[in-house]
Amino acid sequence: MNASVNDPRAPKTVDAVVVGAGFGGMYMLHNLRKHGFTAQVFEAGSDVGGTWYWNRYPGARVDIESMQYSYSFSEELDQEWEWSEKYAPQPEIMEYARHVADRFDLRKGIQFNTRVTKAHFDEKAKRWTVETDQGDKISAQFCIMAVGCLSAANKPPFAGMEDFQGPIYHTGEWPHEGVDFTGKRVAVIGTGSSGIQSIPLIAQEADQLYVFQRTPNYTVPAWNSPVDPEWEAEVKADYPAMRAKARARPTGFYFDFNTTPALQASEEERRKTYEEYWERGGLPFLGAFGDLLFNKEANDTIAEFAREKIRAVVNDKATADLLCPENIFGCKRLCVDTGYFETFNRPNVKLVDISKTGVERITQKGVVGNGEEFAVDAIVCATGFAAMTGSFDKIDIQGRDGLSLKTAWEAGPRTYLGLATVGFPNFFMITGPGSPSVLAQMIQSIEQHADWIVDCMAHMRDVDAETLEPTLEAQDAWVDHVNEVSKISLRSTCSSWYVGANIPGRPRVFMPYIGGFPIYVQKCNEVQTNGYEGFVIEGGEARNAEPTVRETERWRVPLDVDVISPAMLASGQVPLV
Ligand code: N01
Repeated sequence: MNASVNDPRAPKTVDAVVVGAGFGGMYMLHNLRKHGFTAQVFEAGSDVGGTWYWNRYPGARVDIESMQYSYSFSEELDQEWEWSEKYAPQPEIMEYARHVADRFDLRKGIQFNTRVTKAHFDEKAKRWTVETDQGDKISAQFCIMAVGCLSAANKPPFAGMEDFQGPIYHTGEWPHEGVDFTGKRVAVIGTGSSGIQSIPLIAQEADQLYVFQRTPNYTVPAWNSPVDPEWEAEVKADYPAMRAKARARPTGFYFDFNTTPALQASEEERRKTYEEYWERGGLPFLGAFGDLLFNKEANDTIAEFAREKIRAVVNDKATADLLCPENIFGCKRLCVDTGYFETFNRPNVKLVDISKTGVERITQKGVVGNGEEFAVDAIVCATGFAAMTGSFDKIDIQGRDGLSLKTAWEAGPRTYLGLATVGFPNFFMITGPGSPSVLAQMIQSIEQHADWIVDCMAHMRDVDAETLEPTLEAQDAWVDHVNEVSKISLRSTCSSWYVGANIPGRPRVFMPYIGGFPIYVQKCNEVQTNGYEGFVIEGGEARNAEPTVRETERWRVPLDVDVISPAMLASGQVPLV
């Protein structure tokens, strides 16, 4: 473990404090160092990895191809790292994160086992004072939040929880020593991605598994496999080309998709196409037609196809019916599974429909749902996260005039480009609300933000500026645009965590930017080129003068116009996964 910054030998003043040492915090630290900034990273966990450090539940794995879901900033790293599977499992992603930390010598800039509790902006000093649960107090010109979009576990306060005699786990806070369910009766509450990944494996171990389902979910088989050496060689022969293709896609990752509208195809053609895309598996299934997330009638066709697949797998008709979602396909984040529906054919697995009652209560012995008590030895909450803003809420963040971020975002988060927010000078967010974040390949989103931020900081240093903060006008215009664009997608119509609807009492706002990664990157580039348009820069000379482009150079790539015309992008008529 690193020494606390309270250590008399450690500096108490840095250019930047970074909160979190997941993929965002790690790369931010690397970038800051590269450009000569001093930085201190605080991380609540005992190691790097963020999401992949905390989510160690059985079956946890990435659902974007690992050869794409990885850092792209170092060609050497890309060449030397070998993924074992198309979709790497959590332990391998952790191994990768550790490798990156060691290879780029990041650990000495990170203080582990330390949770940031407070970050207050001091108006006079024009600096942030950041405090931790380990008693650290550090002053920094910049405060950079790399806290992740899905990192604050949602633990619903089920009545009677404290009476339960056995352990209660949350998938997002899984014990490091693992959990052995052999010979146990287990309840899993929740059937989102975490539930859908863990249920098949828990079922193999447990004596009896009860799955408490409030809403059924769509999931597509991953068809995971070892990485094909030929494919790996092909990608590595020109990795930058693959990265460039990925960046030009709305999702920030590359896969073949079909831009034809679903309703233009005959029923027979449609079925053939769906079968073909189903065989490809995973999230690219949504790329079968171009209008699936924009036209309800088109979406009905893919939803019906997916329901047929469920009915073809699940033997018991009543169970199959309960597992068939009726809502819009891909409206909630699409799940990717290995043997999920097959699991319900096992004699030791029972689906408990709690759509009408919810979890009524927890007793000493088990879980009550749908009017019945199910006796279990352990409960797994796969109940998700307070998405996008949950980790901000946990920290006492105060900007100008003692304005708290929680208050500023009471009616929903408001940001300029998901990077910064009015009233909080020199405060940056990596993949904040209002940026593509969770709707794009997260590591691409992270790198683009960290590159933009470090260029912005370097510009401020160039012109000797003290603070930078968005204007209210620019922020309002961006928030309006984010809201406006969200309306073109069917996704804005569902009660999902994208809109904060998974947790009672949260404001209902579509939080990520759905206009597509390349359009967003273009906007960030323009803002930079125009001297940080929409920001007020105080102190220094020639403040909004044309800035030097440093790390952001690699994001100035042309759009993949062969596949996506700018007009299509502008209207949103492209598959967004
Ligand atoms: O969480 P979720 P998750 N009583 O919010 C139910 C990413 N991820 O952890 O739908 C009873 O999706 C809730 O029911 P309902 C990915 O982006 C990726 O599974 O609200 N049930 C739902 O079934 C994903 O989308 C991977 O009615 C309650 C479930 O719990 C995101 O993380 C793997 C309840 C929560 O589903 C979140 O996924 C895992 C209550 N009070 C996660 N509250 C990859 O594959 C909630 N539920 C890379």
